Amino acid sequence: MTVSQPSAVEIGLMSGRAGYVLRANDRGAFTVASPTLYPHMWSWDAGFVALGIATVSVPRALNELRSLLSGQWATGMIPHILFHEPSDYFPGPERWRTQVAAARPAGVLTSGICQPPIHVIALSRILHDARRRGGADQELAEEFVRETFDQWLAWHQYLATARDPYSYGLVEIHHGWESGMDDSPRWDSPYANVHPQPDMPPFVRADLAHVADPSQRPSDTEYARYLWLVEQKVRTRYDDTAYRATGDFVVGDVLVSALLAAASDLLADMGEELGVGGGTAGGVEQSRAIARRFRTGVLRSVDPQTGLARDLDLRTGQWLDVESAAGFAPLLCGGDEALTRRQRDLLLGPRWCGHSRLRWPVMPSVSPASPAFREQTYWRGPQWPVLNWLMAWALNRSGETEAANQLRLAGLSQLIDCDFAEYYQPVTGETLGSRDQSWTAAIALDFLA
Ligand code: 2M8
Repeated sequence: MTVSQPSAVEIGLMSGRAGYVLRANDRGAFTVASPTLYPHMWSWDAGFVALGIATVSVPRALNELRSLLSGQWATGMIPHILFHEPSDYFPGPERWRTQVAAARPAGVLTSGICQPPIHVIALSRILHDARRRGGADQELAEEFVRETFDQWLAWHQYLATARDPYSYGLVEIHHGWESGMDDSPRWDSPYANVHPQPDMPPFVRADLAHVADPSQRPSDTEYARYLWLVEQKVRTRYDDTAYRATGDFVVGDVLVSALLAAASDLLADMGEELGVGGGTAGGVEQSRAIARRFRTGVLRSVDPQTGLARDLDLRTGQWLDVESAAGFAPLLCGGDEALTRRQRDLLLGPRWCGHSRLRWPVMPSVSPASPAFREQTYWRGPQWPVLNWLMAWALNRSGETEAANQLRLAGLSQLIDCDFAEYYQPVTGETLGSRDQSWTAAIALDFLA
């Protein structure tokens, strides 16, 4: 399906409405992920949000990242949620009980797990744009990179050490929420070994009140497992080594690993350009080394038959063969040109964006040709605009500008109704989950810039 360029009127309407959504979700120093379903700051959402805001205001975008860094743990971990204000979101701070953790930050309540390291990718894009504009924006962005370089490096080092203690080159996650793709079929097999125990405190879900149909969200069985893993993290005091010894879910995540590799290279590039990270600690070199290790780990995970990267269940030693968007991790971190071309063709071909049943030819979270595909269930098949953005970004970065532009235009067509939904039914095009989702509005702004 060929998709045409949106008209000038459509562009004007969309950017106006996207800007309005981000402003409405702005709570001063941070942006809520969505107005009602997610009334806090989420880590990887904040990265996307920052790059969207930067198209309008570089200072406000940098503040978003500064605010996120205020929640950084002493280990270097950037937590997946910062709870700035009380709300009915569940699980809230009283369930996470991070006061048991020695490394938690002072003065801000957070969750105790993390999310994909998209932030430095966003920061480098913000810096690039700020430089193009020059003047005060450029000065501010460069100063921000100098100021925060060590914090980003500490974040990446945390993932590279505490989450890859045996140097496999794959970042270990301890909860499906850490992947950002909560109920993806990637995790079905490891979650089958997660067994909530009777002494888990009871809970009432709050999320279902915010969606039209519960089948758009994870099931109750899945939720009980999610909560049990939170409990296991609390009981091991958020100590990664202690959790690894006893926790039910320990998986090497290829997408997180690829983002870490890509982000580490970008951090090293920024460090070199601005003359930071070159001191005795050798921050630039450390970043390059992290990038190399995780790029190698991702490439090693590729199944030669399918051409897709695979997660590794570190409890059972099994590769997880699922046709999910994470299979395109090598496109994000690069390192093998032949594989990049193969993945580009696969991505645009009939098992993925070119599948005949898709309303819009944009990245689905699971291949519609896979038996695991579910049309309207969360990360089991629906299209998430941020995933499409990531693929377009990756294609651009590897010089595949035509393919990248195809995804960008199709992504914009999908968003033309200006609902900025959390995710989209891939066959009918219907909007699903939350509306006015910040990261969806943000990537629209970036696509339009
Ligand atoms: C979703 O995850 C949260 C838990 O972190 C939830 O379902 O309550 C995911 O889509 C995640 O990737 C995203 O960051 C978050 C906020 O948008 O919502």
